[in-house]
Amino acid sequence: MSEKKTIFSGIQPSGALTLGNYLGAIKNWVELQEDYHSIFCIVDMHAITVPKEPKDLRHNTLEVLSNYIASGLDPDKATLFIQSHVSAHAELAWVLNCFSYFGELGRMTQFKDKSKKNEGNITAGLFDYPVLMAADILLYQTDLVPVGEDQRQHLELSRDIAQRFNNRFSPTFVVPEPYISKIGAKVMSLQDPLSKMSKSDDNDNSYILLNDKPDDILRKFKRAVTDSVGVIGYNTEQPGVKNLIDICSKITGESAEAIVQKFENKGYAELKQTTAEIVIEELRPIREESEKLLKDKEYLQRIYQKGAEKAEDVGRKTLRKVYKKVGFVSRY
Ligand code: AQP
Repeated sequence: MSEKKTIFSGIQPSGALTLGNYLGAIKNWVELQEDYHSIFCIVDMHAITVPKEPKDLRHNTLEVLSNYIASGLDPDKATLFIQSHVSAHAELAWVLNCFSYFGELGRMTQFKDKSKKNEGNITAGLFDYPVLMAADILLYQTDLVPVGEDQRQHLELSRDIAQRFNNRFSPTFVVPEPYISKIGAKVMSLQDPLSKMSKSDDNDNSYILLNDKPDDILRKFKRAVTDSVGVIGYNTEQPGVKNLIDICSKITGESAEAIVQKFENKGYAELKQTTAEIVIEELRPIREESEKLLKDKEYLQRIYQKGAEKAEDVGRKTLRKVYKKVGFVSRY
């Protein structure tokens, strides 16, 4: 029997989603759901590793689900669910904690970056984030994880933990491989093109949100930081311009070279205008559909309940295996 491979990924509802989340993750998932057994989660338990207002978290969680569906994820093809609805994530994370080392968690760059931003308020949850992520992935016997460059180190750690557990006992977890998307690459901040576009950035001119109105999108692109070279080129010396070209290319499918050629003898203002227009048209239907879906709470509930049931079935099986291997007495 030819079984489809399992692919798992998730996004934190730590704010409204950005163009980075969309181009770096969701847009790829929409294609992947056709060929893989796809599980896409909204990882609300990850979102509380830094302080969050409860009402914002609730709103953002449903908004992310609306964004998933409005972007083309089909609840009949992919399992869409909310992490905290499947308690096996937390339960497996506890066991995996006992197979993870302080030293390796301390080396995670995301932990180092985020703890700098939250100095004086660094929770054990922030430190433990990658172990929960390993549990998310390993629970579903995931073959492939579509990850951006930024999440590679965490996936490596998930692989190490899986191998360590398998070696200590017997094969229990599938050791997941990274899935490198065709579109790939990071979307960078519009204000600091050397950092990635991030929804928790303090400067709201640095990101485009999926729910930004056309005027906001145009204004933010007009303010995008470029350089003083004055010629549109695609190179690392011009990271702001390169980012705009990458954004266009990811949406239209045109190569960077073709875009550079199109803008020969043209100025940055034209590139910014064109990029804004392309992004506005790409995001318009997603924003409109998300707004509609977000008003239909009953529909959303049906989707996340059905998703959680499907996820729970698979997750429980893995957890039972794990509990048995480590020596917990079965309740039944
Ligand atoms: N700028 C980006 N370019 C490409 N891909 C990106 N992703 C995020 N930002 C970019 C991809 O989105 C998925 C999950 O993101 P997440 O929200 O769970 O975590 P994150 O990577 O920490 O995203 P943010 O926006 O930076 O969140 P905050 O600010 O809350 O930490 C991943 O597949 C990631 O590669």
